[in-house]
Amino acid sequence: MTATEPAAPATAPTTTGPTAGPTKTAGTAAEAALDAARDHLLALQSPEGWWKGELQTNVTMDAEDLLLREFLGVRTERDTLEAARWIRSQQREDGTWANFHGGPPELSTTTEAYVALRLAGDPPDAAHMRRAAEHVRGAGGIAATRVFTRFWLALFGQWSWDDLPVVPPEMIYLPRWFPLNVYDFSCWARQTIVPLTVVQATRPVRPLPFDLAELRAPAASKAAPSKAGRALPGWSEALGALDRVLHAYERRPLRGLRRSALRRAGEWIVARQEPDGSWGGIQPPWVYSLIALNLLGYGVDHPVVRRGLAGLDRFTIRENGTRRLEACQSPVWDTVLAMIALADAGVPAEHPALARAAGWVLGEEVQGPGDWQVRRPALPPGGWSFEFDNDFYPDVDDTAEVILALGRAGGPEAGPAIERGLRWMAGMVSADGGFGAFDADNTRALCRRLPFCDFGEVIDPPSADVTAHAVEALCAQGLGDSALCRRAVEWLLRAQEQDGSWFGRWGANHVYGTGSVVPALVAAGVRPHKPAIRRAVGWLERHQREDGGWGEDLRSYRDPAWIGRGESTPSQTAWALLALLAAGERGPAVERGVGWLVERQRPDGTWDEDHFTGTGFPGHFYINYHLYRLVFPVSALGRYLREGRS
Ligand code: R19
Repeated sequence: MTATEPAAPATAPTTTGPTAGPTKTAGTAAEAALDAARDHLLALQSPEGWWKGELQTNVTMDAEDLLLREFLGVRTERDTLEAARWIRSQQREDGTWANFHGGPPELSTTTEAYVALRLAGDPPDAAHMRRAAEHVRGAGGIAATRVFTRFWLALFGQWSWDDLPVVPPEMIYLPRWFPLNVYDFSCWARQTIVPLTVVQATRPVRPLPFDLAELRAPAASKAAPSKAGRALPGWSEALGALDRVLHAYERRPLRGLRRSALRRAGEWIVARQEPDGSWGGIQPPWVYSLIALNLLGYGVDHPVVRRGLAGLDRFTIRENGTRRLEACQSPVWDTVLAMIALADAGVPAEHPALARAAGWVLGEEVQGPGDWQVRRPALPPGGWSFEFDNDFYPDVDDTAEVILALGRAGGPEAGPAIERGLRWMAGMVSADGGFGAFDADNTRALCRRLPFCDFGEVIDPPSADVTAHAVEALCAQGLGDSALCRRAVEWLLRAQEQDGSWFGRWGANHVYGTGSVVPALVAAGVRPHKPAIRRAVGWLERHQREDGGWGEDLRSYRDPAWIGRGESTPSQTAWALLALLAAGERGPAVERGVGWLVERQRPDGTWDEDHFTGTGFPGHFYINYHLYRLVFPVSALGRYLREGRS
């Protein structure tokens, strides 16, 4: 085993000619790096066959967990202590918290973290609290925080329900063709909004033993943060007027209608609880559903609530006296990426690790009905979701990667499952030929303009990365010539940016988009000398860093000056390499990229990656997938060594 030996020193020359494959020394160092990385990855597999890396996000998860427990009356001393330790450990010198490693201070995150620490008993005059409060005030105070933050504060009497945008529970009755009905929203937004309508109709206030005067900016305006620039004037006025009408209605709702809407919302929520006790397998709908059910009279001993709270425990990581929550878990995604990586590294399909993984993945197929059938009523199940138990929400991204993984390492018994997966995926194509993640044709942009929707994406339109993964899966199954695949390829070609790159919806950012699309286009038969591929290769080469790696800062989602720029990271370097290798590049750019991976490898075979390279919502929510640092370099090194030599 090489797993515990130091990686060979980097000797990759940077001057090989454009047609040379790996030189002997570079090849040997890369071989050693790949062996060590492969062994490290193999050792991380669970006995059941899956892989799962931590899904690291930000401290709003931990702050809201304490607030939830406070609200339900189940907050314990131990949970409080451990969560507070974690939250404090993430505070920076300037007193603020960010949404990603090295990111700018984030007002809403800092506010929520501060409130959680107050709840844990940190005195407002402690130095770390004073620094935080000062930042909050300087950035506009509570009034300038996102709607979700002010929702939490309203629950505890620290913000007025009158000063929050209204979403009435009656919206559950809007027919599916009517604008802004619940199915116009992405699955994650829909599952968050429905419980919040219940909360808002109930307007609960459970006061805290302190107030938060220190978080109010002196000249704070009561108005929510301006969304000017995002909304067209006509629409924002119309939606502003709608919000005023809804506020008026809130004062005197139709009693019978309100009562039945609340009952219907409650049933809607209960029907969507997953087998693991979660809602959608993700934190926001989960915590708001628990609050809504509590307000509808479900006690903490009700089985639905008990399952919900017990499920949260399984999303909790306890370490050295701290406690933190995962926003979501990624076992299916991680497992299929690991399978593909190992196959790229030359591990044969018969290897017990791959056989076990394939067996586990086959058992994860979603076989029941789900919300995708609202837009595609005739489409039978057959997809995969991201999490252990997210049975109502399979997604195209996971299904595509499952098809790729099973195609390479699934053995003959995977055939029927692959067939069903292909059929499900094909049925999920949107009208424009591209693919969204969880729904087809989830493109009602008006949803984004609601005053309520000031945080995160609330629709699920087709994206380049998901469409690319679908194309790759179709091609791997011999469907590259199908009309479906050809339309998706045209979608991708239309989506290419002026500069030759593609935007990354679920990974950071243009390096992820480009790293996903180029291999897909080449698999679909677009020749490497075609302009689309040349322009992409040019973009990647122009954005390779001095040190040989690639990196793209998450600020690129808000500030175009950061596009393609940032400190090199293992996953982003690997994505760029996957594109260059697919495009048939074997020159200095590839050698330097491989050299970067070889040099930065840890002695134990993996890589460090403090920077977040996963995207939950562009501009708002980011993820450090802890296995990305390993699976993508294994794929890149594997393809470099195995496909590069002929
Ligand atoms: C590719 C695979 N993907 C297609 C799936 C990736 C899933 C990432 C995990 C998402 O976790 C979430 C989801 C939603 C939220 C929200 C939120 C924001 C606005 C509204 Br309205 C509702 C919810 C906040 O944090 C989240 C985390 C890699």
